[in-house]
Amino acid sequence: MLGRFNWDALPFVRAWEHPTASEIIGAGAALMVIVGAVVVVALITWFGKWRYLWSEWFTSLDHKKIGIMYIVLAFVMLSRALIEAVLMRMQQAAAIQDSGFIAPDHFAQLFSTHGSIMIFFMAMPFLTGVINYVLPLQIGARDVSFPLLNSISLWLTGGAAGLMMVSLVIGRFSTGGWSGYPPYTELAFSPDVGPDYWIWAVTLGSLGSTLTGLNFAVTIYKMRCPGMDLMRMPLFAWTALCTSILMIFAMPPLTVATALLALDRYLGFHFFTNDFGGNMMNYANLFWLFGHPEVYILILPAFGVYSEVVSNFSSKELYGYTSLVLATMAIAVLSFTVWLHHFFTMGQSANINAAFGIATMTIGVPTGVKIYDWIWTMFRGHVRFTVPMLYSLAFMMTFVLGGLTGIILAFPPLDYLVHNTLFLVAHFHNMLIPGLLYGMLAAYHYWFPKAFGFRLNERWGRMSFGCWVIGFYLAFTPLYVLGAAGVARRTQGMFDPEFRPWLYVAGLGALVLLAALMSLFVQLWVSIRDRDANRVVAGDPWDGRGLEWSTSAPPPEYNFATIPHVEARDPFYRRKRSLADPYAPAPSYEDIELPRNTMVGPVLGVVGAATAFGLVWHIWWLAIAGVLTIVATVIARSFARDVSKIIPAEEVARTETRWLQAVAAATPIPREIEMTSANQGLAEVTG
Ligand SMILES: [Cu+2]
Repeated sequence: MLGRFNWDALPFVRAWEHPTASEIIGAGAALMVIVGAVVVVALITWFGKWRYLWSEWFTSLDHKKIGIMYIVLAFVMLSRALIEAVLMRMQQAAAIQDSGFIAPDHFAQLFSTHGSIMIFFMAMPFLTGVINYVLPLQIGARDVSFPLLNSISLWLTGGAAGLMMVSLVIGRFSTGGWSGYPPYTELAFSPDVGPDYWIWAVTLGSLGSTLTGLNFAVTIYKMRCPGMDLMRMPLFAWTALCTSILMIFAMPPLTVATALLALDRYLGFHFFTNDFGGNMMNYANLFWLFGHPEVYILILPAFGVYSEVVSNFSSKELYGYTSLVLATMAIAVLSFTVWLHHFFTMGQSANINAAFGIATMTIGVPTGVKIYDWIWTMFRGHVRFTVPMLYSLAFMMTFVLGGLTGIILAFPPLDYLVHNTLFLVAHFHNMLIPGLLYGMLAAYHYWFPKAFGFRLNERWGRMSFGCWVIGFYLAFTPLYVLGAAGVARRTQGMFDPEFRPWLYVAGLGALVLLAALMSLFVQLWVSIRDRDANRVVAGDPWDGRGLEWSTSAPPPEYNFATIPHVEARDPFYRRKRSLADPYAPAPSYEDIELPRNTMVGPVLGVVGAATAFGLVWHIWWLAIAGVLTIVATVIARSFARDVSKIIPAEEVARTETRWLQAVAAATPIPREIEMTSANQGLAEVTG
């Protein structure tokens, strides 16, 4: 009935039987998940918000709401994975010639969940959420091409994230790292449920991402408003396109890899075993055929954000638009040609290593082009150091450093020296923190007023920014040193007392990063508290350039009352400067058809996670029931006919009139005071 479950699977029982620090921490984490879930459910019930959440958010097919839900998920998971990082650093600082307070097996679970969560359930949801929110607005569309598929992708990702949370409370997680290399993750060496949790969480998440990639790519190809030809798209839309294409081609190898590993573990196949014809190199090739493009799936959207932010806050057209587009495409193509640099040391010939080493270094060229273009965009511009702009500047400096260490690693002989050391850990955090996290945080600060109609608190924003940057350097510079000194990654205990100062600094850095996250939450709270003073309903707080700034804040459900026509790049910026009244109302409005809410997404997500849970624990009745429910839901949905709703023209006219009145009542503000509460979302038009 309960499959492989026994009482020892509960961390509370384990902590009771062996009350070591490590087990107590594990039980504490499980308790936090349970208490957190109970508090959330209780609060929602107390305030009577279940119906509201269900009908306005969970079942919504509105790309804006789906985007926001993705970002909420990303923040929740970021909190957990960052706390895990802090724990690991504390353990290492405490464990010099000592066992520290976390057992080796527990430590291995920490780095496995930290990596898996940061990549699949923080980074991917964050960028998917931002693209979801911004892209349709930027290309003048009412929604994505497949709104239902969008909801399904969200809920598959959410279900997978839920599975990660459940793994804290019931059973253990994998100890095989975020890449889950067999043969270690095969049944022979990891008979526990851990690798199964990893397999199914990653599979659900990667299915969601594949569908998302298809959805965004089709949206960009088919839904652009009249006049928006490809070379007029904002750069963020371009990076979204390249990211989606990467998702379409890079996620399936991962799904295949996890599926084959599942066949090995569940049905005794031998794809990746040590004997009976298995070969784990097939796994390494499949995984990194996904894994390296994945790096650019994560980084390209941030490049798009920086392009928008730098151009906007320099009040200048993007320098070298065409070269930025070409560089983006070049990076996307090259990202598929370098995967082998992840296993230079695994015994292929020197010629093969050399070829992949050279291919890897080549990626530095288009990236350099981009940095160059952004610097020239700022040159002689009216640069304002807003929070998103600060993130962009910190990115440029930090990312170049990471790029240099990447070139070092791209030399196979040098890679032989530092592979699988903390040097590598320092390198990829050096790429992903500025190249993903700073980008997404810049996007969060930049588009937040659009999404919610009020600005985020500037002071707390700067504080948080400072902590993210200082914390990064404190936490990761020591790892370069330690890595060069030969300290292996994923090490739970240290031996050489000379490492101590470096480990202390890194531990301090981790705490500063935690403070950065905390100040983001304080900022959100303060901003919500002071929202009335910081409203920007008119919708254009930063003298925006793209179509997304030409609507109210927040935009109405239908985005645009009439689909815009575009004549050039930066359409809204030009319109403000060429027309007598960029806010002139349309002569007449028409009925607008939008997709109706549906419970298909939440049902598939929850049932998908339950099915996965059944598979993890070998609870076969649950897995079978889950699969049958999924099939039944899909069939039932195919019979649904009443899938759209109409927003009548009168209602559109009413909404638009109300907004235009707010615009008329707002005072246009010059750029110098755009960060003050004088900003009501109407930018003064100059030059
Ligand atoms: Cu790579």
